[in-house]
Amino acid sequence: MAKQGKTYMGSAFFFLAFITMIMFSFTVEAAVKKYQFDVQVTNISRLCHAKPIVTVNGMFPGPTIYAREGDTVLINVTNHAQYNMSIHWHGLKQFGNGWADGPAYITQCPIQTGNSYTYAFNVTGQRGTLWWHAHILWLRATVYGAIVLMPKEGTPFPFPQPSQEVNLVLGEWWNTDVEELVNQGNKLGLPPNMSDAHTINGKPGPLFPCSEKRKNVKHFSEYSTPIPFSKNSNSSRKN
Ligand SMILES: *[C@@H]1O[C@H](CO)[C@@H](O)[C@H](O)[C@H]1NC(C)=O
Ligand SMILES: *[C@@H]1O[C@H](CO)[C@@H](O)[C@H](O)[C@H]1NC(C)=O
Ligand SMILES: *[C@@H]1O[C@H](CO)[C@@H](O)[C@H](O)[C@H]1NC(C)=O
Ligand SMILES: *[C@@H]1O[C@H](CO)[C@@H](O)[C@H](O)[C@H]1NC(C)=O
Ligand SMILES: *[C@@H]1O[C@H](CO)[C@@H](O)[C@H](O)[C@H]1NC(C)=O
Ligand SMILES: *[C@@H]1O[C@H](CO)[C@@H](O)[C@H](O)[C@H]1NC(C)=O
Ligand SMILES: [Cu+2]
Repeated sequence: MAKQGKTYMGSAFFFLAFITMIMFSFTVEAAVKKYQFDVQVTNISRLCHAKPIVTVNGMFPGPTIYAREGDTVLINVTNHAQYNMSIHWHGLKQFGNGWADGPAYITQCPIQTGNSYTYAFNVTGQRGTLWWHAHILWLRATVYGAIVLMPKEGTPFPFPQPSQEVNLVLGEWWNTDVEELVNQGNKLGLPPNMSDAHTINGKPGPLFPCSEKRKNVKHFSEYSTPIPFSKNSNSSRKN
């Protein structure tokens, strides 16, 4: 009986250790984060002007990429739009991995209409919030989004933990087609027309016509937290 009990205990311990090892490997080992980016034309309306724009997955701004240090990120970009295009992961360090950097005609040929290209990179030695954007023509006016690089799991904030984190992606909106604008500017030898509004997360704000009505607006100071932006700070974020 006693012997049996011991054996039972022993195997239970072994089993627990095994489970712990599995969990440990899940939390500590690098993950592979996969994203599908369908570059497609979508009708979007701002300032009472609807127009077809190039988006990723029909979103404006596009989807946010989340990864932790040590993770491998695979982003399969499928181009359904009429433009040949590429996407650049702005500020991301591509150690010995230039072909995943994205500038068209510099590190790669553009992804042709109807084709796919998988960007593969490891997140190494950096953390913070960056952004990605189309890197050809003026497509970056609408093809962009955030990249959030977090430290390995269990790493505390180097400042008091904020109650909430919100991505703020700044951009501009033109009522007319951005490629037409830049072509017209180039023909005339003039800078392209100024944008019709600045945007935060793709929205011009309640003071512009046809904007969403304000709802549940919380006072900003509730969320603001002193973020050390000094160069040497390991928490510094750049865009
Ligand atoms: C966008 O809207 C225009 C005009 O209403 C329409 O002709 C076109 O099919 C729409 N395109 C998409 C992708 O929904
Ligand atoms: C990328 O997406 C395209 C279109 O969905 C698919 O055909 C292709 O197999 C995908 N490539 C990879 C490497 O997942
Ligand atoms: C896309 O690239 C192909 C191959 O170089 C070219 O034939 C085509 O004209 C390009 N499309 C556009 C819209 O520039
Ligand atoms: C990412 O890191 C892994 C493990 O070190 C390596 O096998 C892989 O080739 C790296 N991938 C890229 C795209 O650098
Ligand atoms: C940031 O750096 C400080 C001083 O070097 C260190 O004590 C702290 O643990 C670091 N925090 C993180 C999150 O790496
Ligand atoms: C740029 O602005 C000028 C002056 O307002 C206007 O005539 C022109 O149509 C605009 N260009 C485009 C492409 O909207
Ligand atoms: Cu950039």
